[in-house]
Amino acid sequence: MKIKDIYAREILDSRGNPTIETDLFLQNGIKVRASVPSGASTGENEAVELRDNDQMRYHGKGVIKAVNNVNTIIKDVLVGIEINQEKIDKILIDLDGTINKSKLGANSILSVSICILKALAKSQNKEVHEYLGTGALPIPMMNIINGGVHATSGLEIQEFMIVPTQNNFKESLRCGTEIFHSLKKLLKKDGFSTSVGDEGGFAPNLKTNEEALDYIVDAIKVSNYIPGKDVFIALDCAATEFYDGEKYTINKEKTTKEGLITYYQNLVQRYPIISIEDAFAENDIESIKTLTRVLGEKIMLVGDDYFVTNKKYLKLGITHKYNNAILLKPNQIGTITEMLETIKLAKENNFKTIISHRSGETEDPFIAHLAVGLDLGYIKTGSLCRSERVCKYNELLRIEENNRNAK
Ligand code: 2PG
Ligand code: MG
Repeated sequence: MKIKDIYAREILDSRGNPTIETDLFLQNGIKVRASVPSGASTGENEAVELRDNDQMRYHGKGVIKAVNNVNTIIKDVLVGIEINQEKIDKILIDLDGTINKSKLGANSILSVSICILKALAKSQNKEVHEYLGTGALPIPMMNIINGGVHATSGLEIQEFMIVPTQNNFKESLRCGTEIFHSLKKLLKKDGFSTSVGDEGGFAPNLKTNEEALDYIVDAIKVSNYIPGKDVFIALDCAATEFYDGEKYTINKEKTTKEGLITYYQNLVQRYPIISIEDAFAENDIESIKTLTRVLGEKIMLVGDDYFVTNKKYLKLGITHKYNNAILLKPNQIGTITEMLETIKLAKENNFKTIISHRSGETEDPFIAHLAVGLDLGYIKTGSLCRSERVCKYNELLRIEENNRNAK
């Protein structure tokens, strides 16, 4: 089926910043829509998010240029063309012509690439997850305490997540949500703020990362779940943000690379931690190699800024043996085809895969479909409040129901 029209507009993301939304129409009357999220703790090698930098509009964060690129350059080439993911993604990549999609913007390109996937599914009268395959429901990693650049809690570690492993997604969601509400009560009782950060986790002004972990363990227990059995803990350190090029700042004190390795070893001994993401700064390869040697058999070490969903960087991790899992964010790479290539490489090399939201999100639950359809195993999509986070969880409930009924 051929493309009839494409139309992009500027909408707002969950942080109140502009982002792009694209509508795509097929000649047979099918219409699909996709929007693109935006990160705060971005990796150096991510594909470029094109912003206007016009200080007179949205403090420079407008995306009119990206919108216009879709409505003119991209539309002109794609109208009348048969939908095919690989072919159209290749056209988009060639049209841009840069290695990091800086000409047209990864935001404009991805909005069209996602539309193609949705249009392909809809043409077969399928949901995106059904069109992609028949995977299992993912294990959720729920970010219930926010630190780093996502909040003003003062905690260096960006994300403190709970990982409920109940028998099905519906029960995992219930478990995580009960813990979230227990945590709120515990924090409130002790006089801490219960307002939330960018990803919907609490942002209490705690003194140390351990204090945050202690609250989480208590919240799990008072909710009648067993830490280390029913529920585990995952961290996203986003360590580039607390690295000065030589030392890391942890619990407000400078520490060496070796010091941080020991710190993580102790944390893993003390708490039921099953996963640490971006444990070191993205260019600190030696430290992550050492940590992978020391903890890689025991827990997941996830590369986010290290790999930026790009098979080129994942290959380095595979060859030089650092990290054993990869975070997948479609807008880090810019097309569905390239993301699928990265996933293939990860799976072939037994790297665990986690589909992820961005800290600036939209109400599009698209990644829930990727999690199931591509059988990725894990999803990281924030806390148990704020609709741009919860909409992904709610979509997973519907998918689980749908899959159960299909059996
Ligand atoms: C991360 C993400 C998502 P951001 O670091 O993993 O949680 O944050 O979108 O700000 O890069
Ligand atoms: Mg991260």
